[in-house]
Amino acid sequence: MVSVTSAALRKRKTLKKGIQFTIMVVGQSGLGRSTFINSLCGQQVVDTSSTIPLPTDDSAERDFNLREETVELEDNEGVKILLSIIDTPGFGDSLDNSSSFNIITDYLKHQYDEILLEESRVRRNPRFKDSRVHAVLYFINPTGHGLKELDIELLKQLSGLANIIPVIGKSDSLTREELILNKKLILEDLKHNQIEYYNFPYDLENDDNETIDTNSYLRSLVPFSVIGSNQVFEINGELIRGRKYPWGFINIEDHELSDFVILRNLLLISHLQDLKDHTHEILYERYRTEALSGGGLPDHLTQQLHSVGDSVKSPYQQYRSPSLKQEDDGSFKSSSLHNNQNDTYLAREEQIRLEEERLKAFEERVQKDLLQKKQELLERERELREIEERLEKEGPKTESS
Ligand SMILES: Nc1nc2c(ncn2[C@@H]2O[C@H](COP(=O)(O)OP(=O)(O)O)[C@@H](O)[C@H]2O)c(=O)[nH]1
Ligand SMILES: [Mg+2]
Repeated sequence: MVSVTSAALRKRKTLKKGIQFTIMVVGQSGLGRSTFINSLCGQQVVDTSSTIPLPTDDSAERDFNLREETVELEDNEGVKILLSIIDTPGFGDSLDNSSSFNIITDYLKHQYDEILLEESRVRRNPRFKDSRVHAVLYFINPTGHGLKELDIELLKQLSGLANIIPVIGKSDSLTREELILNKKLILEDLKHNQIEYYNFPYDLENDDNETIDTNSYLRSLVPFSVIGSNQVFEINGELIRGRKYPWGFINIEDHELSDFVILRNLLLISHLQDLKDHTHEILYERYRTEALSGGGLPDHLTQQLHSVGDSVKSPYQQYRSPSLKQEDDGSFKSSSLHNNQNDTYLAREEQIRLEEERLKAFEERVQKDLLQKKQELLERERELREIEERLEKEGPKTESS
């Protein structure tokens, strides 16, 4: 009875605080990623190339960084969603895209490392913020030719690191037949390159019929096609987000024309929890096992350890929650982690060992202090007894003289 009540209370508290959900949007420049973010949130959250005055040095610069925006959304039942959206640098404009790729993969890994570190800490930080990305929307060119080499290269790096949801951007540029063919080619490319993406998992034996039906339907839609817009039009007294062309008008929420509404619903309503669970139970768990299995973490962690508290500024440092950053800075600086970067597992063990040692030393010091105080006390008592004895002996003498 009590547990039911407290569970209900906890749930209410969560609902009041809001459900935290994080989406990252990845893809080549100009595919409509930023426009999609605004369409998804129903408001202007990020600048797009149609809303920022181009070209300025500033806007060109901006596209090289990750940008995180948090929006508070509320569903029909009043449940709040704190949606964090990460707009990533567009790539494909230059010959070497490795730096853009690294920024993206490092960010994802860094969020897992933060959890690993937090889990290994002797004292937990009550204000720790879980910033793991629950879904990566991967935008694909509506070319009708499947994936490009560039996409395959990055998707391979992202594979297994997050719930990848492949999305064909600007799908208004494809006819129905072209879209069907493009979806087919993309699926083949994903399979051929063994790229792991979120495939709406279900279990024929254990899941209910509704889940099986929904998930197999959603699976049949992958990759989703979307149309985005930054503009809202008033049509017959109704506000509609859409695109106006010389030849006509498209309501981006028209499910006959794109999968936008289905994608929005699955992200923000039906599969929000599944995506979070899959991130924690499957993807993070695998990352954690690999990290702790002694093989030593790859270079990215070495870089991260360098960047913490160092003058080298890492691109994702600005996204750390301030409370965590402070604690990290302190603990890293006081430990020998910097000398031990090649094997992070050992580094973490070392951190725990150091904390334990510090605690032990503290206990020993307290014990020693206590013993000393006790001895001092005994000494004082002895002195006092001596004085008393002396007084007793001397007392009558003084009286008589
Ligand atoms: N035709 C079409 N154009 C779009 C769509 N979404 C965005 N755009 C336009 O494509 C250009 C690039 O969009 P933007 O969102 O800045 O792309 P990003 O570089 O991927 O962030 C802008 O002019 C948008 O207005 C879409 O679904 N269809
Ligand atoms: Mg953009």
